Amino acid sequence: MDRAYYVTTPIYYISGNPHIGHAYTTIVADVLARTSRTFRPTFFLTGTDEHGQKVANAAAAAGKSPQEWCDELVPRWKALFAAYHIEYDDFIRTTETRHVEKVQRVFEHLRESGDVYRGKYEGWYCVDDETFWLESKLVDGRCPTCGRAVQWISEEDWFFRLSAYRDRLLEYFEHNRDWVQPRSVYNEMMVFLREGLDDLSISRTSFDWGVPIPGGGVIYVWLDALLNYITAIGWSEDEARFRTYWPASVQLVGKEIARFHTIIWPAILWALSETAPEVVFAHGWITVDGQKMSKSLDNAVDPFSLADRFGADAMRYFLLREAPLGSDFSYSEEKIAQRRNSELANDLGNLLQRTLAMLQRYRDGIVPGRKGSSALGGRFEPLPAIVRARIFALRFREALEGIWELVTALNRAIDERKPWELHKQNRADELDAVLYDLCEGLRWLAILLHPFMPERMSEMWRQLGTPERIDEDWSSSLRAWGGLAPLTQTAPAAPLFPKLDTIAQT
Ligand code: ME8
Repeated sequence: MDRAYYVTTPIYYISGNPHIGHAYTTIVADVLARTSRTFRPTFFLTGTDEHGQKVANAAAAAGKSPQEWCDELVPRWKALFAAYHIEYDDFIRTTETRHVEKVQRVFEHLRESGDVYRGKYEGWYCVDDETFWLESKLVDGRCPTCGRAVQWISEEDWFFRLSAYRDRLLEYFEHNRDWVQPRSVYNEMMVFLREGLDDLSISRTSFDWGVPIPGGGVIYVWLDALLNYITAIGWSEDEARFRTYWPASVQLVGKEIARFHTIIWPAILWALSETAPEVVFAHGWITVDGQKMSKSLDNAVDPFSLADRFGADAMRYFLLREAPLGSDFSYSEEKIAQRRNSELANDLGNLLQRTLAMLQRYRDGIVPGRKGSSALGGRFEPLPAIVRARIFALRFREALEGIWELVTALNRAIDERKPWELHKQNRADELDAVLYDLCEGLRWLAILLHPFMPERMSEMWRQLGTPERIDEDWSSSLRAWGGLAPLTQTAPAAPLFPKLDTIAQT
């Protein structure tokens, strides 16, 4: 049995409504989890980051208590993930007792181990990013990440001895060159490390929306938030469960929070005598006019209306096909519509429709037997292993490109073998062979694309009439070309991806 696979997303601040950027990371995690679940124990964690000044300010502006505000917003995040067919195993909220208690335990632990000490913090703070900044890092006196005004704070705080971990971090980075991906982010983090590390203030005293520290103050929201990855899987509570999943196989983050996850996070884990995650992947941004899409810049796109207009699965496809995971890409409705119409409606949807229509016309909708070997089968049998390897290397775009070679080959088989002529000429065996290959190819596509487009591929599966489960282990369902049983009764139905102008009218 393979070791369990554990994938996480950042936990999102609920200072406002979610946007498509939040759906993006969570969809990536869902594709990984769905692929992994077919053959090994898998755990996929997401959730919400509810403490801190940013959320407290948002609640105050809405005239609510922070807890009331969070309780009202969480269902919107859950609805977003449901709308995008995301199946997480757990959704953690940092205000839950199961988390708060363990955060306090961590603090005690760090105090006992001597990793924290009392000191005075004086410096700049960006509320929007919940980040302390050295004066030298500010850009024109503003936050270097979001460009907003920073606040001067002066507090008696607890500090974490981050500087004490610098040598170990450098050594770890040097010996594990793939632990932070992509390489550009790894290099950037090495620059930070080489510049030197300051100790980190891990408490706040000027407001109280956070995990309380005995003796006063609350825990700095980033320490509280990072710990979600271990509190959710039972750290200090359920040893067996915790050891099953930790260290995480891959932690997905946007590149703006790579520093927290690749420098502060491993140091905290080491202070707790735990290991660092196997991989942190810092993905690129969805941009609008060259700028990161974000709530605070007021250029965010409502993910619910996108799912309504383009279809949640088409959006999932677009987000993973448009750019390599590590790159930024610009948001454009034309590009979404274009990919949906050409790749999903024409290449894939029409392929299903034409195949099932021909099968209906020539064979009463029943999958024929096939005599002899298949050139298509010979060519595509290695595909599942290739696709799986690319998915777990987080090369989703290349995984989809590989799958599309099969889509293209099936369309070409129709154009070249012309089943309608084989029918006219009574070449029954040849017609059977083409029709069988088309149906078998579609079955492979439904299985391979299921992690990317779970709802639409389940519908394709239904139309193909296949009795087994779509999410069976590929090493059995896609072991060899020819798994589709002859005599299967297909069930053609409405197009998988109706052309967009048709949608607009409905
Ligand atoms: O940073 N493009 O939460 P957050 C791509 N609570 N992804 C985007 C994006 C965009 N334009 N905008 C947001 C926080 N994201 C902290 C995290 S983790 C212990 C604490 C995604 O609500 C991306 O994954 O600001 C980014 O890292 C995350 O949302 C930030 O969400």
